[in-house]
Amino acid sequence: MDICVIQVPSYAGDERHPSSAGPRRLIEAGAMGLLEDQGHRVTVELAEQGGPFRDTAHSSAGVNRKVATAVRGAIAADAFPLVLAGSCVTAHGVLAGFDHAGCGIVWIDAHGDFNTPQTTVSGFFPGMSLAVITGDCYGDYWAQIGDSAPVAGDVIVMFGVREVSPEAERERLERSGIQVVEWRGGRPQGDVLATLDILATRVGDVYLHIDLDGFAPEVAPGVVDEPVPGGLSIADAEAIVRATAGRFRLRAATLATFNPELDGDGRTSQLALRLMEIIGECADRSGDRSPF
Ligand SMILES: [Mn+2]
Repeated sequence: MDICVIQVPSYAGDERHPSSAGPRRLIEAGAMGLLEDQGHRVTVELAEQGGPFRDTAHSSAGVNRKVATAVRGAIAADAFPLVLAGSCVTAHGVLAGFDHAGCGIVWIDAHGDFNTPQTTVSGFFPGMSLAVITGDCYGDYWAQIGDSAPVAGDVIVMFGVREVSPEAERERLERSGIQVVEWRGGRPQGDVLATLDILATRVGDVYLHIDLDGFAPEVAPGVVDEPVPGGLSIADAEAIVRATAGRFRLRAATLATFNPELDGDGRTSQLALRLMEIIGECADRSGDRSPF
């Protein structure tokens, strides 16, 4: 298979943030070789901000237009887009790069990323990443990037969620139709496979989005936000990715929020490389089976 690794060296359009170095560090740590050793032909694209940082929405739109172009190009060339990004905002660019009607989302994250300007207490744009995708806010911003058709909550599943704030975000999630499997003490609080089975009755394609903060701090200390205890293990993620690839055609995947500055002994980097390896192995076969 051909894989296009798309580096997005910015945090919501801000290239000064330490997570901007994450994609390059993964390439330097041997990401390409890992995929090539699996027999893939690998190309690399770079989606840079290319100008001064102005404000989050403006700069995120600028970067995401480049992400969308790179994803569009990869898919046109029959290559799988594997995106390395500083923040979850990059998901807007990935989805904008292809016709995602009929495409569900498997989203791994410690957080809900489901606030809107009306519910947020931090004001952080990345904390609204998924709410943009469901069409709840920033529609004009997403429309500037590419295909901005909202994704219905009932074709989205989330794994690893364990920090939702404020209470209004939880209420929004509960009303959204999104299937959320929370993680507590390192254990899923629901049936992962049954959740994917339900999703498979609704869609045949999936975009896989992995925020590394979905993992336990023991395996992923190097992330953007304060690590939240009790998240996924590497084995959990492997099971989720394999089960997802077994049920859906993977259209694209993103690994987000690696912060090399907080990754003392390199274990987050090792986790990210392992995830790329698993995705490389699974994406190859994911088109073989259809749930229909
Ligand atoms: Mn996130």
